[in-house]
Amino acid sequence: MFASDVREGLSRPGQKQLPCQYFYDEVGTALFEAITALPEYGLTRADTRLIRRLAPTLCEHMPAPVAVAELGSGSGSKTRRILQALAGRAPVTYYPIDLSPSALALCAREMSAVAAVHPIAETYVEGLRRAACARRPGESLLVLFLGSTIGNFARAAAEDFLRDVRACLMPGDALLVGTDLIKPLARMLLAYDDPAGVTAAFNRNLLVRINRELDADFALRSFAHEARWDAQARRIEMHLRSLKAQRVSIRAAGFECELRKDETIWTESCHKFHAAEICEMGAAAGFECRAQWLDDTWPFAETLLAA
Ligand code: AVI
Repeated sequence: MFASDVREGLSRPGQKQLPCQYFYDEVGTALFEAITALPEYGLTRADTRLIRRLAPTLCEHMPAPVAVAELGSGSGSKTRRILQALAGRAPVTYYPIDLSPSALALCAREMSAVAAVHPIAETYVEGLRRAACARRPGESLLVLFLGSTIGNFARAAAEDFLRDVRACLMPGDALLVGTDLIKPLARMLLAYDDPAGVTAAFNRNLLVRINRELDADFALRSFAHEARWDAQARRIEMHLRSLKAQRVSIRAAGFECELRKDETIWTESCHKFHAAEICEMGAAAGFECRAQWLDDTWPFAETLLAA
């Protein structure tokens, strides 16, 4: 899969592209954790602040008993708040859904004191289908999709994804989705091009991974990290710019890639939203916007979409 995705993305006739899910090898995951601690990257802190604020009110929105399914199980600190708030009323079942067995194992260790944990090693939608089938009769399902991961989908894919999630749910269920909002341009650019170079290292690590896992010879110093704002698409794009004309062999994928000087490889899209837009997207997918919480210091929204 990795080899064929890399081959497909780098042999495109126009803009070369690599899928952003491959950022997250062990080093990439550690670099992302470091990004979340950067003063310039307020997204994760805003998400955490909002979860702290809204968790105590969730019981008002979700009838007991509740099962929680989380898409991408993360490090768990945000989820713990939610599980604790719901478990104060009645025992909670928690289905973390992730492709990474190590993330699931960590999550199960962290959460087992608060909820009955049933990890599901699956893609988001397939995992959610399984969680929805596994819940007990009468249990409502709260789906968590935090951290603005939905912003890494193309807009049309995000809309399709919301429809797929809705199709797994029944009346009484809900989706809590975190989304980063549009803010002044300089602030958005700095969040993806920090002065310490952590985001640049995160971006370049994708080439390190290709070198290691696919026996390639990307010369890292010949690529510059670039963050750009596409105003029409309302997204930050991350690219790797080739600093010279070069040819790279990716032996395990069986091909060579030619890059012109200043040609870029597009590695990630981070879409930014207007708060009202999330409710509109939810409505188009068959949800009703039940509540929305906004952060005061870093524009970010947590939206509860009821099925
Ligand atoms: C995981 N995702 C929500 C992050 C984002 O902001 O889009 C990934 C990231 N890329 C660079 N910095 C952080």
